[in-house]
Amino acid sequence: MYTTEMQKTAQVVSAEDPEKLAAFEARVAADEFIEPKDWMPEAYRRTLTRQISQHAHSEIVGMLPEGNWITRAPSLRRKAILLAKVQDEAGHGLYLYSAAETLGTSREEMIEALHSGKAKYSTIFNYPTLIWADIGAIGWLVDGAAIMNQVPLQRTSYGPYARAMVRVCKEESFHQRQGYEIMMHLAAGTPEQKRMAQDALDRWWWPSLMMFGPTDDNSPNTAQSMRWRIKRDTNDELRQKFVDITKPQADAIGLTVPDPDLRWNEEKGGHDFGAVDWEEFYAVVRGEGPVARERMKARREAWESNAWVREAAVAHAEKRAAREAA
Ligand code: BYC
Repeated sequence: MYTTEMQKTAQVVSAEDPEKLAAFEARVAADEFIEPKDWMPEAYRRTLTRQISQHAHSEIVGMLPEGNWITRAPSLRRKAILLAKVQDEAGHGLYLYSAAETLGTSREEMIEALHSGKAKYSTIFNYPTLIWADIGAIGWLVDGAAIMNQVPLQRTSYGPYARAMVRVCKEESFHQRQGYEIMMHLAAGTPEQKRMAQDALDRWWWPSLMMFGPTDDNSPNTAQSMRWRIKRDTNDELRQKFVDITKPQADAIGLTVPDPDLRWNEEKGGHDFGAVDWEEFYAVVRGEGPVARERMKARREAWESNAWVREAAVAHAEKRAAREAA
């Protein structure tokens, strides 16, 4: 069961009031933000809970591949930068869980859905970080793809999600630059360092394109999400923009994008590029990614071994409330 289905069970089955629905649609069409206490169609609430909770899970699971390198980063400066970046991702997860909670699903329910394998998180975090250059490639490509997707989400129609995205985007742009800077140094370094940078680009390029989701004609949610202005661009539009921006960045540091079909198309004013391996994408979505099991095991263990912190915080809050009542 995915988050989508979890919401369905909580949904009160009722026909939408056509007047309320029309007023809601008019507000969305006028680019007004919808706020937590406003009336909204159940399907809008459901799809937002699905997308925001998936986004929050991605930020939290996304800490694992990079956290793995904090102690192994090659200098004190690199360790400090990486530590700050990974902490930022935790912050993003927390804003996003808070935004999702305003829609009526508790954080415990969302986390339970992640840990039981019911809820999705971005496919990208099911790939391993094998060498230091992977940290450069993640910042450059993964955070680069995330910004491409998240800048338009600052204008998403749900207020709490849009506002969370403002800060997230500022931090992601720093993350993208730190990754590109790692790649720049490696690409200008010894032949072995340049080879590492190219190897990381070779392994992260295609999974990064998959982050934007299936093609528009295979994306069940895009049409309605565009209509409700939850999404402001389609998956294919954002993927195209990402390729167009990233290819010249690879050229600038002397690296080669691993796609023999990638070339500028003057007529369309963008790049043509090769086919994404959608079979691989769907296999990773199904939980068959190279390190999917390891990721969920790490999350479940962290949740269980830190239960005492949550319990202590609740006990403290209860004692304080009791003191105040007395
Ligand atoms: N991975 O109809 P579609 C980060 C699912 S974190 C897994 O196109 P939608 C970072 C999709 O959920 C970045 N599943 O869906 C953190 C749907 O299944 P359900 C995370 C995917 O929602 C730490 C089905 O496939 N960013 O940057 O209209 C360190 C059909 O897809 C994926 C966000 O979450 C995928 N890649 O569009 C560094 C952004 N793609 O749920 C970096 C917010 C699709 O119906 N999310 N699916 O069962 C979105 O913008 C949209 O949800 C998506 C998908 C574009 C991802």
